[in-house]
Amino acid sequence: MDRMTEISKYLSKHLRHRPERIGVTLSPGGWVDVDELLEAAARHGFPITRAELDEAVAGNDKRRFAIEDGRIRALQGHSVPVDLDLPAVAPPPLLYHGTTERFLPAIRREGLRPMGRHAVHLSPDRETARRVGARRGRSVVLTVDAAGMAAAGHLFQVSANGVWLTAAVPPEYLR
Ligand code: HQG
Repeated sequence: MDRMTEISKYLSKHLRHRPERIGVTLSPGGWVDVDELLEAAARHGFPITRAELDEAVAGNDKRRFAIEDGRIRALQGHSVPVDLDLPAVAPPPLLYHGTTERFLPAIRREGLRPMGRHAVHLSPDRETARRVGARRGRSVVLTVDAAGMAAAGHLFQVSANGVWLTAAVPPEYLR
């Protein structure tokens, strides 16, 4: 794994899932002071320079992180409680979810659930969804009737890096 991917994974782990592992506390919005994060990482055996951090954030393939006013946060994907303070927005008519074959029976039965994360993640295009599904095996892309869901009162948010989020997708909105 290259150094930038390694740093991205380290940041995901501690800014989305396990900040306590390195003794940092996220603000309600998911932020942590950059200097504090770098000190904590160094203390826990994973030293990152400020230049490396900036490169890992700026060059990230999915723009997973943001640095603002000396603080850093993950833009989505958390399992720890954070309030990203995203407004509810009207979705495009169709959104896509990439998954893998073995999950299909359960998904057909109960719809899409957030599983370990805060929200179900949906993609604006098929190709992105295909790549998300391919992380787990043979990719299957489901089409979500987002317009139908919105009309029925389901809320959607879009993260700063273009991932669509909703609490759950009932099976009748999936094709
Ligand atoms: C599946 C990555 C059984 C769901 C990606 C998925 C994405 C069900 C898995 C982002 C189910 C959860 C999120 C049900 C959903 N029964 N399985 N009822 N409902 N599932 O990783 O969407 O690199 O939490 O299909 O690129 O795969 O981290 O969600 O396969 O954007 O930035 O349960 O994570 O981005 O898996 O991926 P995940 P996801 P990052």
